[in-house]
Amino acid sequence: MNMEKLRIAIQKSGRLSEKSVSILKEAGISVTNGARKLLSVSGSYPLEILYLRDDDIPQYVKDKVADIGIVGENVYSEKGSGINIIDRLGFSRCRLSLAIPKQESYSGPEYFEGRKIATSYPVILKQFLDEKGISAEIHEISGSVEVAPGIGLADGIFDIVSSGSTLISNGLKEVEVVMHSEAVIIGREHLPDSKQAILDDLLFRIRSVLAATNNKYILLNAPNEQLEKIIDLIPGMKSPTVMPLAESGWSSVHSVLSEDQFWQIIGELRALGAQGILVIPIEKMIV
Ligand code: PRT
Ligand code: ZN
Repeated sequence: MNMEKLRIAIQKSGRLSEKSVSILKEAGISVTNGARKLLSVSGSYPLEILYLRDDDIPQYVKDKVADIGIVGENVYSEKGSGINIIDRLGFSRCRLSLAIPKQESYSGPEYFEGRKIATSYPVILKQFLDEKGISAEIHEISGSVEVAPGIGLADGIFDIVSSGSTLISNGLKEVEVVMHSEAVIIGREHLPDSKQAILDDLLFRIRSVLAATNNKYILLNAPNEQLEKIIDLIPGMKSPTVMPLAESGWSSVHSVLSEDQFWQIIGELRALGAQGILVIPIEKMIV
């Protein structure tokens, strides 16, 4: 029997930890919570889970201590040279932006020429400045970047923004969005065949979990004369199931609808005379 295991590194505690653990659990892989451990072994799947600070994960993957990892794309872009994004996970979305004191007037990236910018992401920032032909002083700090202008440490900052409220409460305004980020699975090329097979199966499971979260099962009653238009709106995975209702002139339509289009399509369905619309969460969706 092949006892080879795949090793995944996930964040020990922070914004990515809970979702990383829950995506594995939903993929049918039992995982203990990383609070007190460095390494745990799944009882139900050939997977070892290494719990680390997110910033350390790319290096562990490069050093082959972990085969794959889950990090924010921002951390991958900063520290992941030589390794790849294997898949995007769609959670922990944020952006990396430049911000300056709100009273300053901003004309464009040339604002930063000769100025000092505080950041925890010097690699990504330098690449942006080089592309724009701007030379600025990059001051690397590891936390509380947003206070730097207020204490005279820098003229502007380059940091993660989500709602923007941290910037506002520090008297700053966002002036350039340099990159968008979401959680990603990272890994090396060329895993041994036995590990690659586990990874392929793991990715298949994770994609099924993500597809299920992003889609809803929908059932509705449609007047037959509008059936064609209604079917066009909800094409489903292959095509919708249509069954006659006991009452003549009406059909029951079952299909799958993606979360992003959901409210708009529901409105259009109602306008076409659809009734008794039921929307049901999908547990897994095999894509
Ligand atoms: O301890 P460890 O090093 O593992 O964790 P960490 O403190 O470095 O990272 P953590 O847990 O804060 O974030 C992990 C990842 O979550 C980041 O690398 C991003 O990919 C992602 N993410 C998503 C965020 C945010 N949203 C976010 N809002 N990371 C940080 N923030 C910070 C942001 O810097 C700001 O200071 O949250 C603050 C609030 O943001 P606003 O704009 O909503 O006010
Ligand atoms: Zn970190």
